[in-house]
Amino acid sequence: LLDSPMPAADDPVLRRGAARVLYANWTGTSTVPSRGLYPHQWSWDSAFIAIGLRHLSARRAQRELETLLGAQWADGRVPHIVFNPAVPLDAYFPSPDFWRSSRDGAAAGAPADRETSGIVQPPVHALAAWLVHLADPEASRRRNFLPRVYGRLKAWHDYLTGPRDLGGGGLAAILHPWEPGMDNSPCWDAPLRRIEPAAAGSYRRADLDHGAAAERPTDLDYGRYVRLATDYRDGGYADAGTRHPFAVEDPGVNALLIVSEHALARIAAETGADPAPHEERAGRLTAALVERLWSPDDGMFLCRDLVGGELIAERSVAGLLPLIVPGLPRDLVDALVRTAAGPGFRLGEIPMVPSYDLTAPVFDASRYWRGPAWFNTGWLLERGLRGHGRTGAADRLRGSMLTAAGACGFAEYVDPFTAQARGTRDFGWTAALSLDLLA
Ligand code: 9WN
Repeated sequence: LLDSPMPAADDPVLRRGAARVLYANWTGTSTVPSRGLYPHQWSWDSAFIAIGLRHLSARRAQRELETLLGAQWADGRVPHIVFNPAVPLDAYFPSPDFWRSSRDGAAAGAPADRETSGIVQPPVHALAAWLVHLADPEASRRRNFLPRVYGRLKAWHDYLTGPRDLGGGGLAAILHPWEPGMDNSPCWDAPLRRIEPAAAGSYRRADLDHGAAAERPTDLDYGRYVRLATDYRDGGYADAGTRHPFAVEDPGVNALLIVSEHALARIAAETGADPAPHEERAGRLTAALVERLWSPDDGMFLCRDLVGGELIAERSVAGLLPLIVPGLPRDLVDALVRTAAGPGFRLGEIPMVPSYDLTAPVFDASRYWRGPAWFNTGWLLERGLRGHGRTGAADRLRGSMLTAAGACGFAEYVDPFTAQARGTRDFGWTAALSLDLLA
């Protein structure tokens, strides 16, 4: 699953188009997801971008990850945004003067010399670092790339499995809907209902300067995002000893943690450290994922609400992502593939895998994480299918993703039925992961 080769494909036009997006979005030290809508460095975007960038420049891909990890907090968290001080404050909301990390995050170890957000995103980074290394092991060894990132990646996973194990069951919890990277997934609807939204006039949504309102989260969603982030900030970004009104265990985040923990074992071995503790932790996380989030009735993984304690009965693509976990029990792999091909997601039948159950009443083919198909989740599923020997299904998904990516101008997301572009264009990870699928 970690090193499986991709079959060769050649499409020079698509390759050039994807490379053009990555060059255009490069700032000199990292890559923005989009010049207009997202003009800073985002955490999981950078990991996916590095995975594509490694095919253009191994050096640049290393730099992408090093820049992000350079903004790590002393408690181990890797912030979800690293702000570019040259970008005007009103270009993106919430801006650095909202998060105030260097001041309000000081107790949690936020860096004093740069501004970041105070929340996190899914841990794709160790996987990305390993794949970047594999692209050019000589260049990697020459720059001591893995020895330089290993300690930071380990501290990042220690944070997620330590202070962020808020449920005490061995999984990492998210404290904000921005953390799993799927902002307005219907999975958060019920837990968010408990949150009193911030007053509408207390902030300005810069996203609506660039994105169509019908393709973005609602104002009510934003009010709740702002309330949660404000309260977390005002508590000094403390995880322990605080009541968290929104706390969820998400199968996508934890699946990525597991695959990254396996990658960390390989990184450890390459740098002369002991891989065994990482393999052991990956094993413990896998057992906890199955025990706490598997739903036999749904044939997929669900989120667990740590406030109410119950599984959340919403079927999002995050619940299929554990397909990328090496060593997932065979019967669960079979069930996940069946569910992916079933009426909820129609893998192999429609061009792209939707972000949310097609048969659910609140499915919306255009609105962000409530139905549209995204290329990062598609890439993960493709890799999972291939790693578990489902070569035919993986080849078909890869083909339809590449066709869609070229036709939609490397859109942020697409309508899963028609592959028509939604969201912003020239989007970083769409281009990067297309390049990776072409490699
Ligand atoms: C909030 C950058 C990010 C992605 C997320 C996606 C979106 C931000 C936003 O954009 O979230 O972090 O402003 O909506 O949901 O997955 O990392 O591309």
